[in-house]
Amino acid sequence: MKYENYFKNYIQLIEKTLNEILPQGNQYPNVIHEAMRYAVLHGGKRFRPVLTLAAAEAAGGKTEDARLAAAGIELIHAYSLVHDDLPALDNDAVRRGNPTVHKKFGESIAVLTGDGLLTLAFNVLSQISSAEKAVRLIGEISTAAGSYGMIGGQVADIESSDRTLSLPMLDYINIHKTGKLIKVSAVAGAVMGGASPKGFQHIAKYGELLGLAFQSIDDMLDGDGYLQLMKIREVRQKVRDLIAQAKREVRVLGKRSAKLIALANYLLERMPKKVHAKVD
Ligand code: GRG
Repeated sequence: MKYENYFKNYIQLIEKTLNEILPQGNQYPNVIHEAMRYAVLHGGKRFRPVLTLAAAEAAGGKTEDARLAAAGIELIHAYSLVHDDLPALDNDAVRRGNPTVHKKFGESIAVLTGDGLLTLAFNVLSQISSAEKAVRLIGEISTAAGSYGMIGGQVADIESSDRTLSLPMLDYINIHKTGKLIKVSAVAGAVMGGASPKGFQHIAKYGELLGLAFQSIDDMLDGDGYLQLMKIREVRQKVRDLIAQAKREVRVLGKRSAKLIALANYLLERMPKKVHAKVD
């Protein structure tokens, strides 16, 4: 399956929505709006918003109804990348094949770009037409992105960098730093699609399993993380098991879960054939 073709309609809806919700570059003060658009609109797989739309469909809803939720989550993802690339964190010069935001716009604008994107995300979520769903999503997403979620994982990652890493600590880092935002992408779709309580449980569990698989595959691509503590074939098997379990969770929803199954299969295909563990 070619991801970009299979999810073409979803990706088009996501790009259109992001383009609409981001302030125009000619809005004063222009530089922050140009930088926010630069950070979001130049590439990226859109994995998290695609997951939100697929989850809404699996829940029995319309993808269109989940577009603001999907876009809000992608803004938060984009902010995390801008801040993570900063000299104070990873100090990266290139992101998605382009100069990072601080390389192009300077460090102070890059800090503010991340702040602007995170703040805009919650404004977008507040525009969801059902006030009840909007409030629910704001609660779920702020928890997943905050110090009990992504930020907590990032902090644990920083604290572990000069220590010997244990497997439980690496699990904590991955579940929080990457997993929580991916899980909440599925949860947001389930809420917007009006999932039944049982459907909700299955989709949320699927999101949790997919989040862990996503980070494990990223580790294989980078030769890092789990590869420092487990054998390559063990990591490979772990990914296969996580994805098989994720698919079992949503198969009970029937034909509506086809896109979630395809997304899980896409992750499996992303797993590199050749893997080399980094040596520090
Ligand atoms: C708030 C500073 C800060 C950090 C939060 C998410 C995160 C922690 C940091 C981003 C850096 C990173 C490599 C995190 C691991 C998650 C991950 C693999 C991100 C890349 O996501 P993709 O592959 O990227 O979906 P694209 O470019 O496709 O959107």
